[in-house]
Amino acid sequence: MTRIPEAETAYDRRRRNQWLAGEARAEGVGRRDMLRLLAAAGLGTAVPMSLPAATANAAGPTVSSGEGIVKPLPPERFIVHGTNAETRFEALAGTGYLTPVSHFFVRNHTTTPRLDAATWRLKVWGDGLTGGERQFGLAELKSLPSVTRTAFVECAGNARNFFKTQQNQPASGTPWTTGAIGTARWRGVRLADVLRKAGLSRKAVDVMPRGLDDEYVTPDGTNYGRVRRPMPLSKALDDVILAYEMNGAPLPPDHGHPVRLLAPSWVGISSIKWLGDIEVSTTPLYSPWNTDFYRLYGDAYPPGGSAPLTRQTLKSAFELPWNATLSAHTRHRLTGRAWSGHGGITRVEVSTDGGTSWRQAHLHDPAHRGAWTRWSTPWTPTKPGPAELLSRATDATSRTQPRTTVPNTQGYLFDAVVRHAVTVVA
Ligand SMILES: Nc1nc2c(c(=O)[nH]1)N[C@H]1C(S)=C(S)[C@@H](COP(=O)(O)O)O[C@H]1N2
Ligand SMILES: [Mo]
Repeated sequence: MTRIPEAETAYDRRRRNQWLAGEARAEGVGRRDMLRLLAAAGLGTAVPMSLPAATANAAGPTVSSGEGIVKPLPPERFIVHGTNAETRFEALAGTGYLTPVSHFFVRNHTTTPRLDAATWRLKVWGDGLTGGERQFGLAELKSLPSVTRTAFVECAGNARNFFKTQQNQPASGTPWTTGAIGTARWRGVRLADVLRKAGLSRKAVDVMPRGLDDEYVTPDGTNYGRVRRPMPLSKALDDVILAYEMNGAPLPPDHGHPVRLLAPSWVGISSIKWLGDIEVSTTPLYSPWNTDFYRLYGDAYPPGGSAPLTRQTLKSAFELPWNATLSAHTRHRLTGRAWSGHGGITRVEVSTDGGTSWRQAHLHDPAHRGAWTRWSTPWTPTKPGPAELLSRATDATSRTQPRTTVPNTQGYLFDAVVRHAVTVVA
């Protein structure tokens, strides 16, 4: 399978048209029924698929303490946002290329379920199979040829808070700074192999993996069901794996034990944790996670939103605390990381004068699509007082981080240069 962005775009356009024509299903619910159900739930139907009133609450933090996350969240490593925990970028300094589990961000819609690997089953089902439902246990998955992928998982809303702080355009959702990303070495089996073993029909177009965590219910009582998001077969057969190991050890509870999907370069929501079943369908599938959420809505986008999000965008960050203090007349080594869902990182530039002049940073890792590159540059500040450090990455497709990101209501895919505040002391 090739990976051509144009093909993805055309596919999404076709799928959207099928949805609008009422041909598609959302978990067995036709579009007209869906709109009626949404209306009954008080969510409004003025704009099909666009539910900004509901999503304002839906994505926001509802508890305050990392509730439902199993691993420790020491404050020097994590910033807790409700059921989610963001990695402090400064805590990554010196951790090496791969993000240790002890530092890896967690994004949970509800709470981490405790699943028993010995009794866990994966159910593959749907009209896109030739021979009906097929179940797999962990031992059978492990008996299939294994592959490893070094890849980041990044939330589509990573850096969302900068829409507010840098652009005065607040967006709904978890107010991540840049730490809703981690890079790990994942080991597992190709989804393509599992689908073929299950008897994939030539008519199949979409697969919908679903998690075993609790149904997602918003504070206003809307039940979105279990976390699930369809993806086109073109992605599913390309580089997606069912991962059972992270950095050489069994997947830990918070990251999907015993098996999660790993969809390299795509928005984090594609990498469904605590995988329980996968529907394989001959018609396009829909869930709230590719209709209400994870599309771009706003003035710059069509009323029904953009096509469902696929790849992550381009970012870079300093491994420095916010408002770090640095002494003047001392040579500091500024370090950071840069990444893109479109291609490996080919250049990082740094500005220490608020964006007037730029110099190239040293890159410490080869360009690797779907994973990050560490970088560094020396800096000897001379003038005491507040300063802004900027980093600007460029990827192999020649994308460069812009000055601002066109806003969208849910604050996805922020890619602008972050202005990192520091204080220089005498
Ligand atoms: N079952 C399930 N899968 C899920 C989620 C979830 O809440 N439930 N969150 C998704 C989102 S939005 C992201 S960004 C990633 C986060 O992966 P991590 O917690 O391992 O860092 O998992 C995705 N997979
Ligand atoms: Mo996410």
